[in-house]
Amino acid sequence: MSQDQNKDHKLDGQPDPSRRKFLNTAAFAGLAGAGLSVGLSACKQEQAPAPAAPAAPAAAPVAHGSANATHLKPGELDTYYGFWSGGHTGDFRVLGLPSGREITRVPCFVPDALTGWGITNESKKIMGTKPDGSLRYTVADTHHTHASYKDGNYDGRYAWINDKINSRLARIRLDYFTCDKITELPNVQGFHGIFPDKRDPVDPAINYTTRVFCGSEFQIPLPNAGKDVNDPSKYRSMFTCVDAETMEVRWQVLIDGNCDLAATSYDGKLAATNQYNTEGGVLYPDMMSAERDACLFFNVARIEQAVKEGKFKTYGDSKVPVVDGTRESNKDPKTALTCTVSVPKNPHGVNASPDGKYFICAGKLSPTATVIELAKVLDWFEGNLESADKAIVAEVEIGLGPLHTAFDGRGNAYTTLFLDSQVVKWNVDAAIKFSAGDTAQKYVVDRLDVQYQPGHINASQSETAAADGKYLCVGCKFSKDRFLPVGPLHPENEQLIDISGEKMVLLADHPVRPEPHDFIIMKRELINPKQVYNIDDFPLAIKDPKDSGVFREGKKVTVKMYSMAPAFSLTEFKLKVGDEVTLILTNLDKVEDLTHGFAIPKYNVNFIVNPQETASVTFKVDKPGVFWCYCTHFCHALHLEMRSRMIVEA
Ligand SMILES: [Cu+2]
Repeated sequence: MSQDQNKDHKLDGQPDPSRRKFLNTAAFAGLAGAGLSVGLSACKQEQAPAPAAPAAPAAAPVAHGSANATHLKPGELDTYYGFWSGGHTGDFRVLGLPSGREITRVPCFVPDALTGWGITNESKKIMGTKPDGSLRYTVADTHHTHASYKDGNYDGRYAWINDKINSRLARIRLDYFTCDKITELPNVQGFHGIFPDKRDPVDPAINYTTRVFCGSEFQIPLPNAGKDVNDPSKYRSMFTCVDAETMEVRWQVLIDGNCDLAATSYDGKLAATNQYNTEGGVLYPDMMSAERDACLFFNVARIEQAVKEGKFKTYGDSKVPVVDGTRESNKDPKTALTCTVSVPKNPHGVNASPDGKYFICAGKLSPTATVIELAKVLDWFEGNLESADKAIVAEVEIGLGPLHTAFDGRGNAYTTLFLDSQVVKWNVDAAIKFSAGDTAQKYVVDRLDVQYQPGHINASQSETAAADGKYLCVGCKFSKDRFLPVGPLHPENEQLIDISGEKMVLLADHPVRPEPHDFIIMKRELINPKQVYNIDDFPLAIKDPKDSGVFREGKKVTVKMYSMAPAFSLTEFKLKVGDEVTLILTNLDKVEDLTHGFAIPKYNVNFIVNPQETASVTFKVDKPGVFWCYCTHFCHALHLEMRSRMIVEA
C-alpha cells in the first residue's frame, strides 16, 4: 500500500492519520443505525468554501472557470446533452449543458401524466401488464444510464437505463426520445450497473454496440421459489448480457460474490464488474469482513462459445442459458470464462479510461484507487500472467470514500470522495510510476470541495475515445444549505465544474429531485432527433379522414378519431354502459411542436399525440352521462374549443 504523497493537499482537522487508512469493519459497523454520520461529520470538518470562480471580464470570450460559462443568452442552445437517471421517478432526464436546464423527461418504468405513459395501450404493452390489463409495476428506481457506441464514441442510436427494484432494463430511442422496449432480467435481484459493449469481441467488422451488460447486487436462492431461504450459502448472483437490438437476454454468468457497477473495454473483449461482497455476506458486518474484494472480468467471446456449445444450465421458468463463472470452475486461465483481480475492501465503481488501457476501481472503504491494465488481463486469459493481480499497475491513496471516476482525455482521472466531500483530480500515469517505486511522482493534481457527499461523477464524453475534458458534473447526495429550504425532503445538488484548466473550478449548483445517481454527457452534434413521427410506424393510424367514426361489434366498440388543430374529427360519439371501448387517436397535424392531448373526465384518461403519432386507450364504459373530452395540450387560439362529447347512454 502506497502512502499519500500529497501531504500539502491534506485537509485541516484530520486528527488521526490512521483514519485515512482502511475503514475497518468495526469502524464502519459503528455507523449502522447512525446512518451516514461519518460522512456528515467529515463534511462538517470541511466547510471551507469552494474557491470562488473568478469573474469573467465583460464581453470577453468565455474563459476557463468563468461564471458566464453556464449562462446562455435567450435563444442560445447548449453545446452538450446530458442524460440523467431520474431515480425514484423511474424516468430518463434530458438536460442541456452547460446551462443545466432540464429539457425533457422520458418516462420509462413509471406512469407519466403528461404523455399518458401507462395509460395508452402502446405504452402499457412496453411496460408490461397483468392478466387484467393493469400495469405490473408502478414503482422504479433508476440508477444508471449509458448510450450506444460506434468507433468508440456515442452514435446517437439508443440509451439504456436500469430499474434496480424490479430488475428491468429500458431502452430509449434517441431519434424520438421515447422508451421502446423494457426487459425484465430473470434470476437476479438488485440489478444495478449497466454498460453497453463498444464493439464485437470477435467480429472486427462490428464496431458498434450489440450487447448491454448488467450487474446484480443482491444474492438470492436459485431458483428463487421459496427453497433455501434460510441457507445463505446457497444464495448467488449473476452477470447478465442483453441483446442491444432485440432486448432479449442472451446469457447469464453465475458468479461468486455480487456485482455492482459495470464497464466494457474498447476492443469488445472484456466486460467487468466491481464486487463489494465477495464474502457472500447476508448481514452487514459479513459483507465487510474481507480486506480485499474484486473486479471480476468476463471473457465475452469464451462465454458466447460456451453457450454455443451447450455448456450451460437454466434455472426455474427461465430459458436463459447460464454459464458457470465461479472461481472453482475457472482455475485454468486458458479456458476460464472469468478472471478475478483483487481490489481493496468493498470497492464502488469501475470505469474505463478513454485511452482504452485501464479499468479503475475506487475503494470506497479503502482510500485507494486501483488501476488495472487490460492488456495484462488478456495476458492472464492466455496463460501468460502468473497471477491475475499482476494486472494491477497502480494502487494509490487518493482520499476518503472514493466512489466513481471520470476522465478528461488528457491522462487525468477525477474521483468522487464521498467522505471527504471532494473531487480529486489525479494523473493516471503518475500514479502508475509512483506505484512502481518512483515516489517523487505527485499524482494528485488538484482537489475541490463539493457540496456535499458526492456519489456519481462524469465528464463530457468521459468514457469515450473522444473525451474532451471540458465539463465535469458531480451528483452530490446532500444539498443541505445550498437551496431555499422546502421542508424535510432536500433536493440533491448536481454541480457543474470546469475542468479545462489545471485547477478545477466550480461553476454552478442545480437542485434535483432525488435521486439521479448516474449520467452521461455527450456533444450535441451526436444526437439527431426527429420532430415529427412517421405515420406509417403506427399500425392503428387513421390516415384517411373518412376512416374516422364509431364501429360497434356487440359490446366491443372502436372509436377512430383524428386531430387537426383546432378540432377532433368527431364532435361527439355515443356509447352504452357496459361497452368495452378502444379509442384510437391519430394526430394528422404535421407541423413541428403541434401536439394535442385527449382527456376523458371521470374515466382516468389523459394522453398526448405528437405530430403524426397514433395512440389508443381501452376502457370499460361504466358511468352514464355526458363527458366533455378535451385537448389538454395547448395547440391553437381555439384550443379551448377543441372538444368532443362522449355521450354514454344508460
Ligand atoms: Cu389541441
